[in-house]
Amino acid sequence: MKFKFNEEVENALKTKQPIVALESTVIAHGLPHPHNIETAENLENIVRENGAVPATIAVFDGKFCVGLDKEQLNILATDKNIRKISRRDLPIAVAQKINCATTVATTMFIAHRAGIKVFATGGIGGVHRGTLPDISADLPELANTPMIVVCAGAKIVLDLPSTREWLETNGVSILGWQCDELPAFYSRSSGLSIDERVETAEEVARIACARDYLKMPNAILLTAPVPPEFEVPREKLEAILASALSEAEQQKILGKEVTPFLLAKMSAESKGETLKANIALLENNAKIAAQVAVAVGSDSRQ
Ligand code: PSU
Ligand code: MN
Repeated sequence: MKFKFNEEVENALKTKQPIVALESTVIAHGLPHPHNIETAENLENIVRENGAVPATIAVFDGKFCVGLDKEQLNILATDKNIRKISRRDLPIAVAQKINCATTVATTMFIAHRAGIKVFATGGIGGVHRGTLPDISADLPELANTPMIVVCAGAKIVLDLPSTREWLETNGVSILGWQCDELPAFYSRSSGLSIDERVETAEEVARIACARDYLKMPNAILLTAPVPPEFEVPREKLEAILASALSEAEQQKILGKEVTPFLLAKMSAESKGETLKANIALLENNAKIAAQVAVAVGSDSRQ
């Protein structure tokens, strides 16, 4: 498989430095401009400040780019024609030489094959609410890709109990970063269980090492709650979500448009409160992921 590495990532792979993969759908379709470009740059800097090398991933001209330059980040943040791609789109993107933003599923596909072990995102996709059985391709990718994925749980717009059950059935280990409950994206609590609470990056590294020893294919999902000062209360969220969901239904928003539509509506209805929470949790996850990547790198059994 062919990759296009930037200098920083190429050097990190050669010298076996810790690397954290970052996704690009959150830049192109998850956050509005100019917050998206600011956040993309901040996330990379946070990873560096915490001792690892950032590898933001996207597809340009059908090529798997691992580590981007400033211009590529800017294109992702401003070009309305960037395609959001999940697993099913990969052969099309490569053959047709398309410019694309990668979701959790496709970022994992590329990062794992490039030899990267740790990935930070905001919230994973999952089982949607509503009557249509809409299940994000992020879920099967998590079941079949042995990485460590740091997130704030699944996005609150989803059916969280069903998403949690899916992960259990398909063998994805869920860890809680210094927490006892599965976080719910903008909110710190969901009432749903995690499989194990962890306090340190070393613990996470040891669990991932055991997964590799057992030759298990699943991701370790490390869930970290949004920092408390940015949390949006559950009651407020449910109210704005209800109106966003009914609007999505009225406007017949379907497929890959659903998640970006709901996130944008919630941000508008909360006067930017959910946007602030989204950025805060992305930054928090990038920091934890860098610490975990450092711990994985120094684990002598790797
Ligand atoms: N995290 C965020 N914002 C986002 C996403 C994650 O804070 O926009 C993206 C991820 O790329 C994830 C995607 O894979 O949303 C899920 O899209 P869908 O539900 O269509 O599979
Ligand atoms: Mn979907």
